Amino acid sequence: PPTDASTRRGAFIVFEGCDRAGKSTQAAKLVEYLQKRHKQPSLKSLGVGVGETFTNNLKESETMTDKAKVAQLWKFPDRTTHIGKMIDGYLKNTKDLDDHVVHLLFSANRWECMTAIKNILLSGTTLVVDRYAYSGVAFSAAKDLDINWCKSSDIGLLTPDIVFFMDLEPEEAVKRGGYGKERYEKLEFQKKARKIFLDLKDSSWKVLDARQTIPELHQQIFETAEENNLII
Ligand code: T5A
Ligand code: NA
Repeated sequence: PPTDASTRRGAFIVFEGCDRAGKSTQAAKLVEYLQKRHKQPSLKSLGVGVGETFTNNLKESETMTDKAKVAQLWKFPDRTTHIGKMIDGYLKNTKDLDDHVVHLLFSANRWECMTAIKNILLSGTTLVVDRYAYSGVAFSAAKDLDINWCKSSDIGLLTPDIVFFMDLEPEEAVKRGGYGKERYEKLEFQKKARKIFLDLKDSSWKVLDARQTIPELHQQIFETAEENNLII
């Protein structure tokens, strides 16, 4: 595979885990790290022999677009789409839906983003995705839907390069400000989902002890991404 930054596709990095495990926190920190890290070497090489003023101008002119070209943060469910709004209503208990329907909506919410995700990765941008199909299977199967039926609607989605599974006992997760009022934020249900998650573990998974501090976890995450050649 090409390793040159100009031709290489972006990495597809997923965060998974039960509610309150710290996925959004770490996903955001990783994106920030990737964007900052990318900036440093290009500025250094451009600065050589050019002078202080020119380097400073370059720093100021760096736009959000440049950052978004390096790495982007995505999240599932994407509650902003039509399908996402139905999911949001369901999670907030304002709308009741059959379990099968909800499962298919979560899956469709991923499918509707697939072309965009593929194009972003092919353009060389790294995508850090907060929850993916593993959540889809774990939470639906925790309602006793057939696990193979649950897996089937996600067959054909792009496979992530790496999955960071933030593992936290739901008893510990409750202590983090407690669960809110959303439908799935119940201790017994989360315990069931965690068991199913761990059965879904494959060779792309890195299971992290999510009881560690935020900086400790961040360091493990970027080091693991580097070791796996996902960061250049
Ligand atoms: N779902 C999702 C399905 O059923 N099917 C699907 O296909 C998909 C994709 C909503 C629900 O949808 C279900 C799963 C969910 O039940 P969501 O919108 O991702 O999913 O849920 P959120 O409420 O946004 O996020 P979570 O509750 O999962 O939280 P996170 O992202 O794991 O945790 P985070 O980073 O927000 O942190 C939670 C709190 O802990 C603190 C943070 O500051 C924050 O207060 N914290 C730490 N404290 C101590 N030590 C650490 N290391 C900490 N890291 C974070
Ligand atoms: Na989150």
